[in-house]
Amino acid sequence: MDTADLASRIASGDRRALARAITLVESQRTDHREQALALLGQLAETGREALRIGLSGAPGVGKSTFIESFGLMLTGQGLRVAVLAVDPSSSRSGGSILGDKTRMERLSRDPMAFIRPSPSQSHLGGVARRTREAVALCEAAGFDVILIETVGVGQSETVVAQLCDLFLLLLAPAGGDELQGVKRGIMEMADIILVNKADGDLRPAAMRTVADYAGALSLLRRRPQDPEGFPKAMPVSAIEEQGLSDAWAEMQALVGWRRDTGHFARRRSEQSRHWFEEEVRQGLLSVLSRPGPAREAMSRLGEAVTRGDLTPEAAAARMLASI
Ligand SMILES: Nc1nc2c(ncn2[C@@H]2O[C@H](COP(=O)(O)OP(=O)(O)OP(=O)(O)O)[C@@H](O)[C@H]2O)c(=O)[nH]1
Ligand SMILES: [Mg+2]
Repeated sequence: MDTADLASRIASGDRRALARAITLVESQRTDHREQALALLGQLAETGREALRIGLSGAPGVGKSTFIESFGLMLTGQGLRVAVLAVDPSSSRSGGSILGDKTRMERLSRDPMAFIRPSPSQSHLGGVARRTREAVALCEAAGFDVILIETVGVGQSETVVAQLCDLFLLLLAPAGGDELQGVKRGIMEMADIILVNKADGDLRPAAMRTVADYAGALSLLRRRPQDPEGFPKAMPVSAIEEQGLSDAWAEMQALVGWRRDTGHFARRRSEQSRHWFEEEVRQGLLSVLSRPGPAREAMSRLGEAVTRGDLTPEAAAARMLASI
């Protein structure tokens, strides 16, 4: 494959080239990996930057509906929008973005939008790398906004938070007075909490939920990357397309402030460093699991420990010294 040619087609906005490149970075094959790295290296030179927005929420809160309405609002303003998904649980039924592509019918037909279904992959490290590289590809392709969706399960939020400039948490109106079991750690990552379904009969409950979360957010430790008033909670209705432009205005205000104060660039640098270290960690782990000298040494030393010839500590020290 001619990666230079693919790179120039991506940079000129060719969507099929972009789709092909994402397939390339998803591949596990060693030769594909080399091509992917070459491609990403070539595209890094475009220096393009999109606004990366992470979006998390439990199944059924309306993520897909929100992405469609919000995405269409943005494309209506002349912005190019890419949608990616982090979905570590490939077996998840019903809610995968693959099925959603049909639900996000209007957005997927919009020439200003690009929706990439999430491939099935169970390993979160692999998912993170794939998504990160897909983000880089979309950025090089000239998208203005990249929406990265994840369903609120386990660690996928942490992955998305490390990939985005802005993290949105989507909630549904709560029935009772509990904070819907949203984990503190996830609340602490949120820049804006959007309470969806603030329409019809659900509106009063949605407004109460907004107030509850505004209160909860005000109790969190103030973060250096926030201006006065952030993080904040707001009502939206994805179906009735209400509150979306207000939400967008708040996002822009927050991003503008972070750019002016250097927090935006700093966060990206820190993320790059995080991913460098993570990549090395994953690489070391895969060295141990692949057939080869490291795994042989591991089993040789393991047997010595089993026989009682070496202590676990001494064997581990010898192993680590050999890597
Ligand atoms: N009343 C109301 N219903 C909504 C709104 N947004 C979404 N819904 C409904 O909520 C249900 C779930 O919406 P989805 O957009 O599929 O939710 P999701 O978060 O993508 O769900 P998963 O993909 O399964 O995680 C659907 O029946 C939607 O019609 C809204 O703004 N108001
Ligand atoms: Mg969905």
